[in-house]
Amino acid sequence: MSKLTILRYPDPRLHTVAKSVAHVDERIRQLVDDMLETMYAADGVGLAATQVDVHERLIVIDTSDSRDDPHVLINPELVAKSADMVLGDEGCLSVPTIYDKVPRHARVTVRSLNRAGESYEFEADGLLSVCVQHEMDHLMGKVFVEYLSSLKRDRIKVKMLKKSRDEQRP
Ligand code: K1U
Ligand code: ZN
Repeated sequence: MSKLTILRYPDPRLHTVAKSVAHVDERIRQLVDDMLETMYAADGVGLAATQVDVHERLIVIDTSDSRDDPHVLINPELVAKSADMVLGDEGCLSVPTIYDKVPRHARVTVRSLNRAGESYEFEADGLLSVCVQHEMDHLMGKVFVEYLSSLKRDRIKVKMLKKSRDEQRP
């Protein structure tokens, strides 16, 4: 397994729309393992392939306290969304140190392929529901800061560019 590099906002590659995975083969299973290693190492609860510069519809999620219950979502689709919304704090491994409130459907039903290429469906609420919606946005090239005002977004852009410059200094 290897740890992958996570793209940082405002990298334009984060706005790429992902294509469907054509075959769930060894290449995809290796990518799933590498994404899980990358997500756990970064202390995240989710990661979309877009964030590691792979533009295919693949997500990994683990919202369990024990950090040993990974969900693998290949070519995921939202088949149902609740009418009621929740407003919760979100973070993003591509926008480190920034947290803000985003409106999301309280519950969603997801249909997806698993690591073996089999179709499955599940209902999600709470953090899992929020995380699924956040990661599905990544696959559409959308980062959570795009729900915020342009003033906030511009400030975040400046902060992230400064942070990247500071980290590159010897
Ligand atoms: O996509 C990502 O960058 C991962 C992101 C997922 C996410 C967390 C919380 C709400 C929505 C989406 C993260 O893992 S952020 C870091 C984190 O571990 C975390 C942040 C807030 C609550 C719980 C966990
Ligand atoms: Zn994110």
